[in-house]
Amino acid sequence: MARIEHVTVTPVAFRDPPLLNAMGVHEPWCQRNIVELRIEGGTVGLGETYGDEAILRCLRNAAPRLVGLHVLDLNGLGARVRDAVAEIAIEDPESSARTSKATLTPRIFGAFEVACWDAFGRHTNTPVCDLLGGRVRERIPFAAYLFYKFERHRFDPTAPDDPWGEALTPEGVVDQAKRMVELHGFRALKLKAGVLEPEAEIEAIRALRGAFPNAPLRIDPNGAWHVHTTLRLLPQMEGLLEYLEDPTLGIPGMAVIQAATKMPLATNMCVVAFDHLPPGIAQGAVRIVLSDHHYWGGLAASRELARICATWGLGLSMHSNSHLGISLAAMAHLAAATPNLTYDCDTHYPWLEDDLIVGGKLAIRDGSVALPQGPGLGVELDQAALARMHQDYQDCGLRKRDDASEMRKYQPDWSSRRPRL
Ligand code: GKR
Ligand code: MG
Repeated sequence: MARIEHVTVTPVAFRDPPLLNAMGVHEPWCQRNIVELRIEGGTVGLGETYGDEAILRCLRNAAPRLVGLHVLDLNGLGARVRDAVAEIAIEDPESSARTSKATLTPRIFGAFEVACWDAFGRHTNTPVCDLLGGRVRERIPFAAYLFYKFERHRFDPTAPDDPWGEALTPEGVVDQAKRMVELHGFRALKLKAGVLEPEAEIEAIRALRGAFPNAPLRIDPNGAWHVHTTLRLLPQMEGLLEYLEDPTLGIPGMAVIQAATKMPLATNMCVVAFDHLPPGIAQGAVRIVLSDHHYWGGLAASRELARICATWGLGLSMHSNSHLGISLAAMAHLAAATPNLTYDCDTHYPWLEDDLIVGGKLAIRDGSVALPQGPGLGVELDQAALARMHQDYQDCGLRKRDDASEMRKYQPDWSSRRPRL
């Protein structure tokens, strides 16, 4: 038997550099929730997800209801998570779109589901990728994730200096890319945009092309550009990019842009749930979907997404937010078991200073992560690091990600309205 016996959820926080995006700037601390799910016999599976307080409340409301479920009863897990989320979402008037009932359910489910696969894998001495259908690769290629960046967190005197420095010009972006490539050997380069005027960001892409003649390049304004702005700029980007990610918001606007260019459009913003696929496909909004097991509802659902993309001739890449090593291990196992995941995946991991898995951060070498060895996800939780990061969570006082408020400390009249450029 492999029934769930106990589930613990621990919020943690870790230092995050002042990375800029269309929503504002990263706060000095990023929060995550860590799931430890114990099954009969004492085996523990791990999961990791977003750290917002609404997520924590849902996870904690669901956790005791999982006791007694077979660890691979994913339908049972789904029903219990839906009930638990319904109670919290109704109670939580502050729920933003990111934490509404519809978006919360797959997120909460995904965090537990990963822990279930990890526990079952350990229980049966099988790596998660082999439970998901078998590995098609042993090393998972990732892309360098480049950000415009302030030099330091000006409003947190306790924030340590980081080794990356400021990046607000094409030269700064190229220097950042050179350091990333030197440290990790990345092949593809992605620039997080929606920060400066679009022309200045395209100039940075041109500078990257000059410094890295063969690198696949991507730009991601996170919906900050108007459709008419993007249409005007298309000729400048044509032939320069591997893909253009979420220039504008919404399926109809993306569809207008995709119809006007040969360049593939990619998204982690307008097709982010199964019911977005029919309109997204019918309108031809994108040619590439960025999967993410954290919000698509776990590893098995992400494999289903991959199958749908293959069926409809859509490309598949992988999205990332700031995360720790449990998420990286889960992303690596999913990517290893997904044959049509042919684009180098995103990861924020190089921006992380410290991890909570035994042995510290997983290595990214030659632009790829080696599939962690061993049963399950192949990573162990360092309990001392977990306790330390939980203490940091208690002390830092941040309870939900809010890049816009952080940005307004630097520029009080700053607006997060999108599209705005
Ligand atoms: O962490 O600043 C960030 C990113 O902008 C993140 O929030 C996005 O979700 O990386 C993401 C993306 O590709 O859109
Ligand atoms: Mg994106």
